[in-house]
Amino acid sequence: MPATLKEFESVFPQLVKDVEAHCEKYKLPDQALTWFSKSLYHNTLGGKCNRGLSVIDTVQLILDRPLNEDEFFKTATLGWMIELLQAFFLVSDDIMDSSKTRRGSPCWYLMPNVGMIAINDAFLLEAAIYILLKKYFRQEKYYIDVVELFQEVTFQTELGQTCDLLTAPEDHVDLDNFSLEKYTFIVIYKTAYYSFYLPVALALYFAGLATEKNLKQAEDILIPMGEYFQVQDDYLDNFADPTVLGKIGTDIQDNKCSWLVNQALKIATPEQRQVLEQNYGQKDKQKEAKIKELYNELKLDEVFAKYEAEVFESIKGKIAQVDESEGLKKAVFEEFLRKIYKRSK
Ligand code: DMA
Ligand code: MG
Ligand code: MG
Ligand code: MG
Repeated sequence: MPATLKEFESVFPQLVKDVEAHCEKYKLPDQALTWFSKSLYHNTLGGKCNRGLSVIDTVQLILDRPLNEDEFFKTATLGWMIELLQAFFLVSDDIMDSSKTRRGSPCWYLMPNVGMIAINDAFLLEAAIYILLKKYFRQEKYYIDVVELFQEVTFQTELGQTCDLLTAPEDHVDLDNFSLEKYTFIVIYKTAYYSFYLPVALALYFAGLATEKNLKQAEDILIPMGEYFQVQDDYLDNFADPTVLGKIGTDIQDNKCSWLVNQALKIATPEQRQVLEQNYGQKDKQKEAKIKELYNELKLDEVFAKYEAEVFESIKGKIAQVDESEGLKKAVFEEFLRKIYKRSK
């Protein structure tokens, strides 16, 4: 039985208490303590928690049995650490992308009295990961491996964000600067490692099955899956209903090297390319609307549907080849793919 969001969420208050207790050791003034707790709740809760839940589900699948209470708590704690990492990235990403809403609420930096304090709040969300890791996993033989894994995956994500931001300058639009090669690098690094590889790698360490072979097999499947997931994110940025998605798309106005603009550039006529040149990447609602019209004219929703069908088959093919001899299971990847295939949020 996969863990429910409710079961997963029931662990979170204890983790906030642990982080608070750590702050109390420094006699952190009450105002700051309350502020930090509020940020932990606001920024970490309210999402789908696919990343966090999948640590629990993956451990259950590879151990092939239900978890006892302690194992559930520990795997949920590992899951919450990914959710904290995600919170850290999202709080900063929303500032950098000038986004307005996240999970159906205003972005944290736009909440009353927050503003640029959000930058420091993002750092604190990241710091909470290592406080919890030390508290609950210091005695494990894989402790240092997991510390290094979090640090490396954080670094990879930041490299992805660097390229994402550098290919999207605010002041000048140069469509020649976009390419599918750059796109692939951006999405693998900014999304795939932390969203897909990290949960399974953590589960493998926890289950004592983090062999070189298993980690490599996981990476070979989960990185393409994460790439597909970010293509969906880019597609939904333009084509989804913001009330369902919980966020308002910003990629066109932000001049992003999105999957959609790369597809548009591949098939646009010279006239259509002119429309892109003149309207993409500007903080102007009317120009944004022109691009949205062009995306419809180019039937990018159909281009996406075709891509989605193909990538689904290709990933299924990779899963079929997984070697289970060292304890990894095909079902782990089937479950991931099932969760994201044709998602609408
Ligand atoms: C997401 O990129 C990557 C990270 C590391 C948050 P994005 O800006 O497309 O995400 P979103 O659409 O959620 O703002
Ligand atoms: Mg963003
Ligand atoms: Mg971004
Ligand atoms: Mg996006």
